[in-house]
Amino acid sequence: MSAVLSNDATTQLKALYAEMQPRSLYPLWEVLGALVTPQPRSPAQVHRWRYAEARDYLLRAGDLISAAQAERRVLIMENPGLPGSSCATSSLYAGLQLILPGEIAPCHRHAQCALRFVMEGEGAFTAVDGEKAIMRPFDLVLTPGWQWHDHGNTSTQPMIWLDGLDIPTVLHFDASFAEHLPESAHPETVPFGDTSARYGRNMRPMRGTATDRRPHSQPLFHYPYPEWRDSLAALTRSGDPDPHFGHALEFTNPADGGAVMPTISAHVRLLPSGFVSRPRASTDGTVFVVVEGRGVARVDGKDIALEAKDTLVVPSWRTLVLEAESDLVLFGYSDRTAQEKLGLFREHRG
Ligand code: GTQ
Repeated sequence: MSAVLSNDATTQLKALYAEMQPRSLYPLWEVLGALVTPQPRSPAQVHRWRYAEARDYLLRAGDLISAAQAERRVLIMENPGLPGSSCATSSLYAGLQLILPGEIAPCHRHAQCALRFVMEGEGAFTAVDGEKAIMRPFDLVLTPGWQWHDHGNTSTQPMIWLDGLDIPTVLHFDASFAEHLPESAHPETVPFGDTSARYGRNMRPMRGTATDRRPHSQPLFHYPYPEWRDSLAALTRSGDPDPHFGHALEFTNPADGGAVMPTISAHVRLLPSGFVSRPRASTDGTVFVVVEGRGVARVDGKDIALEAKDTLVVPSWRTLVLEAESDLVLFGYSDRTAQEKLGLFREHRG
């Protein structure tokens, strides 16, 4: 409220507020400026998690609680500006999940969309609707909303991946549903690699035939590291890096050519050694994982050193400059696709 009021009016307004409050009525003019801000003012903070530190705590948890006991043994990477929320950004969640050799994280499904980005280990799996994705470092694996999934580790090493989910978005809409399969693992109904062969090569089974078994809107769920890394390398050979992104590729859903899932966009980028990006701000707060290399993220002028496997969160509308001290490869996910559907997405390229 900006207009100057007489002392008398101020006193009477205070009394009016006190009278209305028990009826759940409040004066907009006292809060309008905080509700309808001229630009985003996220309470979320820029934050970096060092992998070695988080990993140590996760392995200690692994000594104390099994994957079966925990259902999902995960350390939540909670934004320090959003305490108690379990949020990495206002709309997205991030966690580090551990599966030890021989363990199974039991089968369930939920309205929330999830992605897994593998940090360490080789040969454990996520099974999606009864088909295993055998996971290797830096693979991207999806469990789209309402698809059954269990995780297991038949290898001899611990397996750790980053979970990215739209938990806060689903909470915001009060639209959470979840259920468990009575058995801990879904029966393996489909051989490994079958979906990639049927739906992942710019082809799909003929509609209306028995071979067309995946949900039409979300058929693919495994984006292996060797494939996306090879595509990034091809980009570096064929042209100059974009001044804001470097060499960047978005993961897409072949069903519609859009983002991987309805609420989550995911991409990778390669910044060649010595590259300094132009400053950019966007409304989609983003979680980044350093896949390889070293560099600096300068957010609103403050430097944050980046090393392999660090996780970095950059909230909405902070100005980001990335500096690559060696070839720097980043994975990132955000709610960009959700904002685009709602007509909210904006960016500013400096
Ligand atoms: O693996 O299904 O980090 O349901 C949080 C919720 C992982 C999962 C998380 C989940 C999962």
